Amino acid sequence: MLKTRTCAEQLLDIQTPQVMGILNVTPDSFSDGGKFTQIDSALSQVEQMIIDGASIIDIGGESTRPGALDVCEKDEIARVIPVLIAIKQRFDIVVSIDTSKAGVMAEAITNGAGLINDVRALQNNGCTAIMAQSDIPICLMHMQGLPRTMQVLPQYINLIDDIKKFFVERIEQCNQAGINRQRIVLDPGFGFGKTQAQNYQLLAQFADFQSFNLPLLAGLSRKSMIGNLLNREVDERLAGSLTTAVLAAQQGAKIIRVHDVKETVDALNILNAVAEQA
Ligand code: 9MG
Repeated sequence: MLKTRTCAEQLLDIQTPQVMGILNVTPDSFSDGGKFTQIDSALSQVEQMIIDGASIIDIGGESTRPGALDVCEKDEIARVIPVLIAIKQRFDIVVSIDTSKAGVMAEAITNGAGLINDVRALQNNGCTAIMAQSDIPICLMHMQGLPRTMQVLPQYINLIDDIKKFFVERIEQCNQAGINRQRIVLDPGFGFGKTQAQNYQLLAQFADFQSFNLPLLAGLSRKSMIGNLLNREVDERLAGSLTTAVLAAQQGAKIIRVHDVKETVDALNILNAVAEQA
């Protein structure tokens, strides 16, 4: 489990891939349909994810699936922060908050979040300033467009180079705001403004992002790129999700964001056993 040193120090040091368990506290989340909106059921899901081997729990109060409805800051805080507080009171686990809103980030940091996961890479007003006042890590994810429209004709000059350029700019922006490079995690954002072919190209070339020498996060669990290829509904995508998790980890992903913690931990343990023999 990630503990004792600051989260940023631990991130720098991750040797084997860690599993980040997804906890959606949205009524419209695409794969668990809002089952975990109550604190008690959220806590029991978290307990199970910890037993199953998750090192980080990622709480999201606003769905980022294509076409999802916007949630105002007040409502997002009301959904996410009580769950964060309850988890921190009960468990010794790093809690990540999936948000793009400065006010949610501020509340999350005050209440013990160990990581901010921002699919908009701190581009919203006030976000870099809030992060600069703290010392916790930040995951900068690449997205082309916004969730409502991002799957309408995504276009790149060169997919990998364009995403790298975006990371260079965002890292520089963070640097100028006083956010130390060592607090940054990068995520190329599978499914966020990418066609099916682009998503698989990203997975094929995931290792290219190791050139930043920063921890890489991969979120592929149950995504449409798996469902579309295999013709599987959301609850039939486990085999596809595990395969993509292993492929990303093999290419240097240090944090794998998933719904199915136990199965992913098993798959990564096999990968690690092989890596130790190589
Ligand atoms: C919130 N969220 C949904 N999908 C994601 C992904 O692929 N990466 C990150 N960092 N967050 C995600």
